[in-house]
Amino acid sequence: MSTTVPTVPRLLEFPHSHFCEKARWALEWKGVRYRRQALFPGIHLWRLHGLDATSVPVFVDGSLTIQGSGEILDYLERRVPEAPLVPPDDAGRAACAEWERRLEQEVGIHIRRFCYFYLLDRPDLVAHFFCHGQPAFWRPAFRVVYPALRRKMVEAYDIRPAGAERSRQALHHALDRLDRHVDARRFLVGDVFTRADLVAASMLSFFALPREHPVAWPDLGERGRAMIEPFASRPSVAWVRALYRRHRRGSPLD
Ligand SMILES: N[C@@H](CCC(=O)N[C@@H](CS)C(=O)NCC(=O)O)C(=O)O
Repeated sequence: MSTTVPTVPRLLEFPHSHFCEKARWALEWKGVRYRRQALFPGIHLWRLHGLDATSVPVFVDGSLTIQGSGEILDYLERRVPEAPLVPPDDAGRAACAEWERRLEQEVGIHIRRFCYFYLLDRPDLVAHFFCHGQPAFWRPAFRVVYPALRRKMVEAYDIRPAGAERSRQALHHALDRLDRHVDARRFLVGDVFTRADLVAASMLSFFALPREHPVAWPDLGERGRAMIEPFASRPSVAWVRALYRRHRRGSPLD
């Protein structure tokens, strides 16, 4: 007689990625037991070979593989409806979807470009982010692969001065809107914590640097702190810190 040992679901991630944080938060909110598996950017392409896209997060549960933070949240909502992250009514669900779309386009993409424009000149910080959760030999290997990796990232995310400046302006514009919204309300949609709030907080985690974030932040240095300060001091980023304090619960198995 053969017995099959159930495997624990895994989240393939870049530990500091805001899209991965979105998936982790939802998994933990829903009480799903899982393990985190950090991938090294660049090398992750081998691990994700055969999937539709090259990006993380990817959730793997036995033979089931789900790629994309939004898709993972959709799946979790179907699997664990008891801890809802979406309102019960169509209008509320549509409002959540619209916030999510805007936050990813107007914050998620731009915060990455804006921050990497500074970080790429600080390989020590990039090493902290990329080697997190990797075997120790990645540290010396990182120095060797970094120049090529840096070129790839500049291309992939258009991390150039003009693009970084456009992203800085776009972020201020998006946070103007968010500041106004959270001035009058505790939550983005309705009067309970929803997926829209979770996405806003995850996308802005790099400006909020909340203590409850499951992966420690390095000291960004004087220039790094000065770069994020005009955003970190905004009401919407204070609101994100409060969301983390009140609603970031649970932890994976590791
Ligand atoms: N829409 C995707 C975006 C994910 C994304 O952009 N992931 C980045 C890390 S922040 C990534 O994996 N980049 C590497 C690549 O695309 O090859 C999602 O929501 O999961």
